[in-house]
Amino acid sequence: MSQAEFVVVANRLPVDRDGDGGWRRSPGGLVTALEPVMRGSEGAWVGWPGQADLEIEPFDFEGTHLVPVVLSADDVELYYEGFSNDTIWPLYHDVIAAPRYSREWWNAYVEVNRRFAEAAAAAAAEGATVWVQDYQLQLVPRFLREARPDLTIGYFHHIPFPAYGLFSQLPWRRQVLEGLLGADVIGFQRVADAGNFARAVRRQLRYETKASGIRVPREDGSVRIALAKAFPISIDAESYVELAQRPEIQARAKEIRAELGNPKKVLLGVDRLDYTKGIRHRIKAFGELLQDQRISVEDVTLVQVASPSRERVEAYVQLRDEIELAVGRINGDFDTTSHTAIRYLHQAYPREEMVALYLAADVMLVTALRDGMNLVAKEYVASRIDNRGVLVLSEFAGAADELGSALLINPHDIQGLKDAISRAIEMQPAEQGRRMRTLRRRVRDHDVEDWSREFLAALASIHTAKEGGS
Ligand code: GDG
Repeated sequence: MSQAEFVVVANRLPVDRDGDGGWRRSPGGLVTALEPVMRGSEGAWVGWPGQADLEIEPFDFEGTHLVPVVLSADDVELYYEGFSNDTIWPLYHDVIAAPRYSREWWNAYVEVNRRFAEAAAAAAAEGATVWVQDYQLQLVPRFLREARPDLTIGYFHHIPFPAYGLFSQLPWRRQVLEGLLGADVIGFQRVADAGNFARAVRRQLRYETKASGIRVPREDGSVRIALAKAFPISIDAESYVELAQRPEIQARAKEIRAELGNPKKVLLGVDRLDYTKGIRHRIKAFGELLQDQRISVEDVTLVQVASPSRERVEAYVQLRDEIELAVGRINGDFDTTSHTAIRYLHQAYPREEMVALYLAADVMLVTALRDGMNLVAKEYVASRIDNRGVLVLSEFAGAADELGSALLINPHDIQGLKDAISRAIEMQPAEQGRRMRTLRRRVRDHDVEDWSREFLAALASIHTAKEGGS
C-alpha cells in the first residue's frame, strides 16, 4: 500500500453506507472543510466506518484513501458512548450533566486510541503531516509521536476546553494532557479554550508556556515547542448563499410559513438533541412569554428541530423526556385548533430543508449553555441573503467571539432571554439589516477554507523549522 503525505485521523470516516451497500460522502462540516485539502494532496483518512464489528479493507473514495478502524460493539459502548460521550463531553461542557468516571471506559479509550494511532502510523509516509480531530482521540498525538517521531502532528479540539478547576476532576488528567502535547499544533475554538489548556499544562505538568508556545521536554533532555492556539472553525458560507438563492428553496420557505398558519413571526431553533444546547431554557422563556401574554400563538410560532443524537446514552434519554414534556404542556395550554405554539420536530432533514427553515425564520435562537463554536448560528447568517432576520446568540457559544452584532444573551438569565426574544420579534428592518450585514461579512470573510488553511499553515511552519534542524 502506498503511504500518504497528508493523513486525517477522525472518529468517523467521511462516508456513510448507502442503501445498496456502497458508500456516499457524509454531509458533515469537517468533510466539507477538508475536501479541498484532501483533493489536492491525495491524502488518507483514518476513521471508524460507523458500524460495530465491520471489518473492511482500506479503499479509495473520490480521491481519498480511506483506512477503516474496526470497533467492536464493546468498544462503541465503552470508548465512544462511555468515555467520549458520558465522561469527556459533560466534563468539557462545564459539567452541565454529571460526568461519569469509569476505569473500564478509560481502559477502552486508551486501547482504541492506540489502535487509531497504529493505523495512522501505517498510513503515513516518511515526514508526512497528520491532522487528528477532536476529543475522542486526545491520546493519539502522543502515541503517534512515539511510533513515528518523523511526523508533523496537528490536533484540533472541536469542543470547549474547561477551566482548570473542572478539568482537574478527571482522574486521568495527566495522561490526557500528555496525549494532546504529542501534537506540534493544538488548535482550539476560542482564545479562552487555549488559555485553559495552557493553564492546565502549567499546573499539572509544570511545563513553561510563553504566548501560545509550550516548552515540552523530550526524553533526551532537549525541548520542543508545541503551539496551543485558537483557530475558530467556520462553514462553507458560499454553499449556503447558493442554496438560499435557489428559487425552489425560497418557495419552500414561503410554504413553511403558510403551513404554520402564516404567523407574523417565526422563531427557530436547530440543534442536535443535546443538553449543552439550552433547548429547555429556550422553551421555558418562550412558554413564559405566552403566559405573560407578551406574545400570542396567532402571531408567533417557535419551530424547534431537535435532531436525534446519542440515543443510547442515559442523559440523552432523560433530556428527550423532559423536553417533550415541556413542549406538550405549553402546546396543551396555548394551542388553538388553527395555531400551535411550538412545532417540535425530532427528525433530521436534508440541508436544502434546513436552509428553507433558515429563510422562513424571523428570529434564530441559539441558546447553548456551552458550545465549542455552534455552526448553526453561522449557517443562519450565511443563508440570509436578504439581510433580514435576527440572531439571538448565547455568549457561551464560541461563535459569540466573532458574532458580536447578534443579540447576545445569557441563557441562564430567563428574564434577560425573554426580553431579548421580545426585542428580536419587534426589531425594525433597518436595525435587522445593519446587524445582519455585519454578521454576514464576518462569516463570509472567514469561511471553513480559511480555517483549514490557517491551521495547516501553522503546522507547515513547524514542519519547515524541523527540516531546518531546529
Ligand atoms: C461540534 C461542537 C462545533 C443539525 N441537525 C441537522 C443538521 N444539523 C447540522 C447543523 C450543523 C451541524 O449539524 C451541527 O453543528 P454545531 O456546530 O451546531 O454543533 P455540534 O454537532 O455539537 O458540533 C460545536 C462543531 O463541532 C464544529 O467544530 O461548532 O460547538 O459541539 O452544521 O446544520 N443538518 C442536517 N439535518 C439536520 O436535521 N442536514
